[in-house]
Amino acid sequence: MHPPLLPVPAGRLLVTEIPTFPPKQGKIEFSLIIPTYKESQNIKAVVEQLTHLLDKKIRDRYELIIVDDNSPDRTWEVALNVAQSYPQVKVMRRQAEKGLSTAIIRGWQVAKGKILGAIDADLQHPPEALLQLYAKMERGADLAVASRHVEGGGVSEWSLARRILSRGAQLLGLIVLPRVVGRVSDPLSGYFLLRRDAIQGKEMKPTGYKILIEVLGRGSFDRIEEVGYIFQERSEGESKVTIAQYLQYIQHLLRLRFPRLSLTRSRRYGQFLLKSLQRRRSRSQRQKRQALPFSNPR
Ligand SMILES: Nc1nc2c(ncn2[C@@H]2O[C@H](COP(=O)(O)OP(=O)(O)OP(=O)(O)O)[C@@H](O)[C@H]2O)c(=O)[nH]1
Ligand SMILES: [Mg+2]
Repeated sequence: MHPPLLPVPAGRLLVTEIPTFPPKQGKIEFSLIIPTYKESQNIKAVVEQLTHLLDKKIRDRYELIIVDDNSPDRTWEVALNVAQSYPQVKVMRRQAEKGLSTAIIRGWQVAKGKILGAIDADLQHPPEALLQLYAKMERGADLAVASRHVEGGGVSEWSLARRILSRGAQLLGLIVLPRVVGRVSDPLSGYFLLRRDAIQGKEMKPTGYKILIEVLGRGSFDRIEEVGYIFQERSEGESKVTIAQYLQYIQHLLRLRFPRLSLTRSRRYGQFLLKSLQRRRSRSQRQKRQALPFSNPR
């Protein structure tokens, strides 16, 4: 028989203190959220690798919380089957709400650990870096971020276009929100651990994909540490990244920068900013082509 599904929190996106009742719950120290959408082919492998590592270090003192958005490939069901062999694994199936950032926060809301974290399900975030991140937290960090942009970090086979988009997004963040985005070398990372009390009682209002920006913008962190990692290529399943997410990212930056900005206005300004950036990009590409005497005119 499967373990039961976790309840899905509703209402404000706010992480509270660790529940003290029932008292036996106290032994969990670390709660890692694995957000999933159509990851049925990856979920078993990621759980196997993570439990293998964590059992050596904090056996029985951690939980892996899979938060699935009712995937059409029934990832939640596959995860429940996996959970039969791994008691540390818990599964939430969301049907009313969607989106990567809120999935992670909903997971943290039911988590019992004082250290919280997030990792992708598709093995692009190498599980081996997790113990290094955890060690940073044990040594007193408030936030430990896996970064592609410090020593030991990088991307495996990204196209030039994706590299430019990623760096462009970071640069934009540095312009709009320098004191938040500038605190880490890889603010777009989705692989990080943090101390629960750094975000406890703070309402989150993320727009889109980039949860670390929200956490940095609303949480309080004195010590931030980074660990280099190589972003792996996906071997199973498909990417959910779309151009709409770039728009949501710009909107997100604007909402953190100007807290009173309404959702509609931030969307309108975001669209304007995105269009201006696209226009500038095509203008500079045109200029480059004209500067090359033998370039293909198309
Ligand atoms: N719960 C939930 N999880 C999501 C959603 N979108 C993506 N995810 C998960 O979040 C993680 C990151 O999403 P990906 O699509 O892999 O994004 P990415 O790693 O930036 O892009 P790729 O390199 O193309 O894979 C994966 O574990 C996804 O399954 C969503 O809407 N809800
Ligand atoms: Mg991915």
